[in-house]
Amino acid sequence: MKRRSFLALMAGGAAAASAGLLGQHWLSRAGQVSPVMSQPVVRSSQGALMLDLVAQETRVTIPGTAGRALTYNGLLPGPVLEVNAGDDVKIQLHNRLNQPTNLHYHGLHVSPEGNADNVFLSVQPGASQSYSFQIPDDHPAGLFYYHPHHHGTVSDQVFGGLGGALIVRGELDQIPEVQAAQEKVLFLKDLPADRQPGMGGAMLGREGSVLTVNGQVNPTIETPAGGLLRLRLVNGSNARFWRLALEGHRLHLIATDGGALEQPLAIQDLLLVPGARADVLVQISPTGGQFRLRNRSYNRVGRRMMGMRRMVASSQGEETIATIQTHGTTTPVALPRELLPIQPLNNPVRTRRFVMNHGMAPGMGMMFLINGQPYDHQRIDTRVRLGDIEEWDLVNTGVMDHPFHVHVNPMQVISRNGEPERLLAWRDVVLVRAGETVRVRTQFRDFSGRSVYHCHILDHEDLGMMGNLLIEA
Ligand SMILES: [Cu+2]
Repeated sequence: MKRRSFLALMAGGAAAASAGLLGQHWLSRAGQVSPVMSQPVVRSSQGALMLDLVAQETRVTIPGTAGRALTYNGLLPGPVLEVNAGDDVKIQLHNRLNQPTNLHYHGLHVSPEGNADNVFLSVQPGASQSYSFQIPDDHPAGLFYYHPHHHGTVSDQVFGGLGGALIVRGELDQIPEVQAAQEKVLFLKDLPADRQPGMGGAMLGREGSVLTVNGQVNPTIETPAGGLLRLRLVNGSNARFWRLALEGHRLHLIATDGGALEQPLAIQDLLLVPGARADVLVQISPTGGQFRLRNRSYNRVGRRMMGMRRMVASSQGEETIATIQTHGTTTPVALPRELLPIQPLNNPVRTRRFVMNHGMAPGMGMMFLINGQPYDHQRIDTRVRLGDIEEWDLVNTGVMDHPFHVHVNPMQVISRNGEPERLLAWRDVVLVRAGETVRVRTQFRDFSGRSVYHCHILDHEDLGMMGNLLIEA
């Protein structure tokens, strides 16, 4: 099938009916062909993104896996959704799973209520839910992430395969050097191996030992020698931290979760915690060749738990996750010197403290806690006023790292263990290492309503490490 007719089907009403078949076709091809094929992209047209997403179990042909995964429209990862600031988003979610689900638009600055980014909606098996919201006119350009967020089943569904990238186009994309770069979205996901159905268990956070990039094992990315490559990375894992380095090249970070940095930042490797995204530019060697994109090991379990470390797959050595292969040459493009200004958040009206750890909860056994309590649907943990700037101390008194995520509004890191943070950046997931205190600032802009903050090791979230945040007008 031609790609165009495939996409036409994807975007139209027929998508729901034929998606499974199309997905299998796509996945079986993906298993055999080495280049990273452009992922299916569904773009908005005439100011609206309209799409059906079917959550279902699908047969996949990814080497080393059990051959079944949870997918949207039969695709792993789900289609890339692409919109412009100001666009309307209208998504029909159809639940063909055997448990409730819903959708979260991770990182988007939209309402947490109604049929927008409302994680309290529960879509029962066999039921459908329409989502409808507008991306604000002044929404920053960036890379976002849609995934299920139904408390209690989030980790099973994300670990099972569900999730996809969402691009908001805007100012960052119009910077000439960025525009000249070849762009690739890389959706990172670890899948359970056939013989090893999830390492670590829920307490540590389950990791799969099959590392996939856009649903493929070690795919090849073709790019011209001497050119600028823009890799747009999403960590779509349940618990795995990815730490990426490209052989023979430096990475130049140009955007974090919430959008552009002020200037590119040269880094040796990129640590991406679950739910985090990053854009990096790479100046591909003018002499060309083949370069491995490596995933380095990372210990997210502290020293006091040395014995447990061996149970976490990501702490076990380095692996190639993709290969960059040059093809032809192009005129070298310089790196941009300036990106976009970031306004630092000043003068918080209040400071709060969120202590993360695991512990015994009465009648519930071992749970993951924020300020000593496991998640309760009914309880409002934090009440804030619309428009306020607040400073939050995120305190990890436990023995494992916890990536802290807040919905609706991004954060700026102010300090880590009292050391001022030098990089001014917008993040919606902030890593709080075992024993660390991270101070962040955030402003509750534009949208009132109830939303959540939680650990983005999704097993920990399902085991209680979440709180309700009420933004009052
Ligand atoms: Cu956690």
